[in-house]
Amino acid sequence: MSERKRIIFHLDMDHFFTAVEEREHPEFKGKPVIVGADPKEGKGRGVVSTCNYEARKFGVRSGMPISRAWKLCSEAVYLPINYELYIKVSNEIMDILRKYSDKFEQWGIDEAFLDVSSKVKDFAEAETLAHKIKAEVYDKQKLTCSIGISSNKLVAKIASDFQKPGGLTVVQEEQVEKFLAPLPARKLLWIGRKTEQRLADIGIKTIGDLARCDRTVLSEAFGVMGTQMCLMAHGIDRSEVEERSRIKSISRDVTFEKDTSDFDCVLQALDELSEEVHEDVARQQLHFKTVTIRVRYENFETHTHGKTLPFITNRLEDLKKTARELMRAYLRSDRKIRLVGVRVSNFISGEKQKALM
Ligand code: TTP
Ligand code: MG
Repeated sequence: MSERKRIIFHLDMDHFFTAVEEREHPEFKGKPVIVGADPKEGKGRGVVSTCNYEARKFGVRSGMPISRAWKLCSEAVYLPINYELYIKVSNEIMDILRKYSDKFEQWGIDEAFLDVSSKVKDFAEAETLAHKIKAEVYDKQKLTCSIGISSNKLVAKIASDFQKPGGLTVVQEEQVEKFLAPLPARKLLWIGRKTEQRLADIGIKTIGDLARCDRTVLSEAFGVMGTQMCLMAHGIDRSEVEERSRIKSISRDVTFEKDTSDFDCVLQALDELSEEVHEDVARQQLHFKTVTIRVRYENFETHTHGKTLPFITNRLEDLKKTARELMRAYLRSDRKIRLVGVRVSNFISGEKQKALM
């Protein structure tokens, strides 16, 4: 049986948080705008959540320490994060998009996949539909977005990022490999910084390099993920667009090779777990409020201890700091620790429930 042809959109709002702020404050028009921590004359802690394209011209980027952003562009308008407002706008946008698709999947706060296979008969009609969606989002919200169109989610997502802001990129099936080949390997979903480095170590920089690589070499080096990467490099992705179940928590734990009462070693392990949890949080574009740690002593006595922050965050430093604070009470020189774990929960987006380990 021949495979059903699909037409998938991925839509990503342009510089979302700052775009909403600019809409609310027309006086910011044309100025560099940065949403994130208070720079405190260049001495503030924390990072840039996002910035508009004027600020990007100065080299400012999401995730950059706010002190560095200040060095690059002290004249920018710096704003605190107003999650409540962005979530409200996000929900309104998702309601507009949902009605255009057979199947709909929100992804993070400002992105969505739409399966429009039965709404349009070919890519030309799909392009017309994409223009219509962009126009409606702009009319109703005064915000712009970029759309990628292809026959699967993977390529549609990469395509939406291709001509930002305000882009519309169509990649038909026969153009997929040519489109992907020159792009850096990290553009493939799930390829994080660590994997990117490991790939670079064996001479793989672009998606094209990855596609040319022998599948057995990749599966030997990366296991199941290697096979998956090989498929992705050829632009193959059969995953369906589906309303995502809500991730309830993300956690990691580690059992020490030998029970330990070495505080440095425990805290180091805790930091590494926080980093792993955070990679998942970032990949899923989630924001959390609650951090919980788990400690198991050598006699298997187990404690969990959590803290709900007074603010929503997606920052690694908040996670690390809170986990370390919670751990303090359990570090005792007379008790050896067998296992530690870190969990984040209380996320802001999604509907149903699921735990992601
Ligand atoms: P993105 O869609 O990655 O970024 P963006 O919409 O700001 O810019 P672009 O035009 O390139 O799409 O993320 C959506 C929102 O999520 C963003 O406006 C702010 C927030 N965010 C963070 O808080 N921290 C981050 O590190 C990133 C990447 C995004
Ligand atoms: Mg965006």
